[in-house]
Amino acid sequence: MIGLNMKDSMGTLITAYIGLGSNLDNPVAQIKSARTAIGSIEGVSELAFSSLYHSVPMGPQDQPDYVNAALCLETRLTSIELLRSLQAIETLQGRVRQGERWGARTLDLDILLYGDQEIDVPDLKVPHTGLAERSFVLYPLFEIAPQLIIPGKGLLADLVAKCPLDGLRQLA
Ligand code: ROI
Repeated sequence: MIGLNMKDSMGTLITAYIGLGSNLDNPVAQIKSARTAIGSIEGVSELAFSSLYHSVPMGPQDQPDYVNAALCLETRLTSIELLRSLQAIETLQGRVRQGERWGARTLDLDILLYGDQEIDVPDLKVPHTGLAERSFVLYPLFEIAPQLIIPGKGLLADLVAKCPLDGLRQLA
């Protein structure tokens, strides 16, 4: 009985992928600081981190260019626990949730993939909406996980091959 309870509370070890984006208040520093903060979440270990990428805004063009990156982690947190931890980091780094849809932001942390799960609840859609068409998501992800299969969408390599760079470039 004790053994069973311990096993339940330990959960399953899941590999998840996070998309990072920023276009306000020193985006490079925002992304680096977010990386450190994610690695410090209790029960999360970083497995890989992509290069930083410069990207032009998708959506309204009257906003600064973005810096994007992708991170791979492993965790026993549930998807919702992970989401809440990422939202807390966004808030700590000055994210204000208001105003224009697709407007500028100090920090955006999206759960791109959570194991091989497809999740569709009010707060969380995984694989992340638009993942398959966004160069600033696909290319950083491909850098750290070239063999990945996206649940419901197929091989990441095939999605990358079909996705123009749209001005995306790796930062030195
Ligand atoms: N555009 C780019 N290039 N990078 C982003 O991370 C990003 N994030 C967003 C929207 C506003 C859709 N545009 C973006 O949320």
